Amino acid sequence: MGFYQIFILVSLAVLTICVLMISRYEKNKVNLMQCMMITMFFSMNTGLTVGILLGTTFQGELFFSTVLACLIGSVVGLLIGMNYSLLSVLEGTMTGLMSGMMGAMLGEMINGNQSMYLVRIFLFLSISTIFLFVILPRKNGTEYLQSKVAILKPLLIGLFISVYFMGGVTFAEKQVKAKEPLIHNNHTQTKTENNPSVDTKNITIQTFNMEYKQTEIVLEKDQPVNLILNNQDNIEHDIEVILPNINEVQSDHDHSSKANMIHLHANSKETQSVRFIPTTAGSYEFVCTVPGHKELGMVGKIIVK
Ligand SMILES: [Cu+2]
Repeated sequence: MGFYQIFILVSLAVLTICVLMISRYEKNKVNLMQCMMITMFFSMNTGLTVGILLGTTFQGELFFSTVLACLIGSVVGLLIGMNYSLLSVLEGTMTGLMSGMMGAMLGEMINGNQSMYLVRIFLFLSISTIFLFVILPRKNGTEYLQSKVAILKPLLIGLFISVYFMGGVTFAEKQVKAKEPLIHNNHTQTKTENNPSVDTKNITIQTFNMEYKQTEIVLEKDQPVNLILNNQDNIEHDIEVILPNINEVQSDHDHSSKANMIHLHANSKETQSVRFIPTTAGSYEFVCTVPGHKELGMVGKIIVK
């Protein structure tokens, strides 16, 4: 899981605490129907957000993402419902369970880019729960909307939270590109069979759970490299990088159209390799070009020294 996923999950946890606090404070002002409405609205949108996020992150492991999303959704529904009544508890738990399941399935089916749009929409709807407290009529018959001062407080809180979350999500999506801790490579020196006179460095990049397990690779100038993509995921991945003045690119599976571009593609559970000699020192970004994968954090760096 990358920064983006963790940010959304932590934000939802914070939002749940906010909604819990507001509903506790407003508890006596809403009737049974409204209690159930609030519980349903929040647990459904939260369940969908979590489900889509997990379904996209754990592609190919629908059982795991469904169970996890159902669990999170129903716990959120349970917590909000517990504020009110047994009926609300049932409503929240069941809604959370169902929306978690639907979200996970949806996340599994759509690509990363589409999932980020949907996560934004459902996250916004989850936040909108706060506005429900403003628009729902009061128990004692007075319309809450009639009082301009009373409306201001929840409206401001809601606006503040919306701005924080939407700004935060944009920031988190951008962070995906800046990418986090770097794991060093277990590069081994081997003599290739067909060319025993030259030392070829074997570099393996593993992909699993929509992540490159190695995000920083250090190569030496003019030393031949055998770049291996070992895809452990249940969907396809690739590595694409532009290196100036590379010598002799050899690959069984090379779709690169541009000169100086290395494109290494591996289907699910497949291992592919490409051999080349980097000739110019520098730092070069590599990405996965499968739609949405780069945005979900499939980015790394090749450093030629
Ligand atoms: Cu990929």
